[in-house]
Amino acid sequence: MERTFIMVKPDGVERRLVGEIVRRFEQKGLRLVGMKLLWPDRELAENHYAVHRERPFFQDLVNFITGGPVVAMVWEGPNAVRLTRALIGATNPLDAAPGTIRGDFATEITTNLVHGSDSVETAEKEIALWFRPEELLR
Ligand code: IDP
Repeated sequence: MERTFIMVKPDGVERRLVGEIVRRFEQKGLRLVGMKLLWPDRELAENHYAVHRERPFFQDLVNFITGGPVVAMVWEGPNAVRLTRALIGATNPLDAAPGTIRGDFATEITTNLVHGSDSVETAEKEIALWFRPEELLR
């Protein structure tokens, strides 16, 4: 059993796509074990995207993610990391297959609606960054 960190980014909340995105993970058969609506501050956003600190788009990315409320979630299931990445689709919506969240609803690489951890190790770090242990189901 695996856990992964998923976030509906500010564009997804703004566009009222939270329900649609949650529905897709539920329908797949994953189990929601934690969920909250919050407005991330710069420190949290910079920590979350720390691996991208040297990239040219880092400031734009942090500005975007702190620009409105997000829905932070933890989903659990067999191979949850890879399964949720498959449902989310490629980073650039141009490459995201129809049927994926980004393929169906996004057009641009920054406003690509949803984040999903890219490995089990990253998932553990991101879950610990966004949630206290008592906020998650056992
Ligand atoms: P992922 O979200 O599909 O895992 P990452 O490579 O981890 O993709 O990048 C994190 C986020 O940074 C992406 O979701 C996207 O919003 C943004 N991003 C990635 N590459 C670019 C880029 O080349 N230009 C602008 N934004 C980018």
